[in-house]
Amino acid sequence: MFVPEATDVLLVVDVQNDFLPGGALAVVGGDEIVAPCRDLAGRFAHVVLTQDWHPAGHVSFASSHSGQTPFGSVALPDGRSQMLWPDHCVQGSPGAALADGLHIPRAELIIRKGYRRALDSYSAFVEADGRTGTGLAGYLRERGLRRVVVCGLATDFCAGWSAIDAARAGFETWLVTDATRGIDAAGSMARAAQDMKAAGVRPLTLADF
Ligand code: VGL
Ligand code: ZN
Repeated sequence: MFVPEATDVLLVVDVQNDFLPGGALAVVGGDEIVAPCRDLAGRFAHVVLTQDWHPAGHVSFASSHSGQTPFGSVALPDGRSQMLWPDHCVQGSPGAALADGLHIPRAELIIRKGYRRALDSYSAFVEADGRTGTGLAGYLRERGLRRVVVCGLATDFCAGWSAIDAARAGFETWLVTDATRGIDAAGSMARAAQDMKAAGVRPLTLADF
């Protein structure tokens, strides 16, 4: 059983049209977690949402690199590897909007991420360079929120990386495994599971609530 406390926050990651079936970067079964995330939000005193929010020509778009295709990767000038995706979650586009069925008007904050053209951000806490903070850890701390429960999309990218960084930032962290779905590109599901375990992220299911 997990009984939400007054200092817990539910972090609902990237439940946006482009990650649902029919969207630009559709996650299989992504539509199945919309209602569970909405219902889960009703159990928490505090809810934070995230939105993947890229400018046109973003570094993570395969279309921004000549000769590249989605799900490949390129080396960036600083040596990091950048996975490539179809154009998705372009700022202000219908695909970037939160899923209609999500409807969590009580949410206190929406963190937008990946808004710098040359820098991606899967995590809601730290951008892909590993050092640019989004401000979320400071926000949670300043408000006295201590435990983070994560749901949303995608398990092996934004939801998983957000959970890992929450744990690394010192928050007790859980992932609701049946309120998330993965992309599973190039072994990413197995890697995310391993990394979450190593970071101390604990699993929960909807039945635990
Ligand atoms: C995501 C790939 C690219 C996600 C965002 O929300 O998991 N994945 N951008
Ligand atoms: Zn993205």
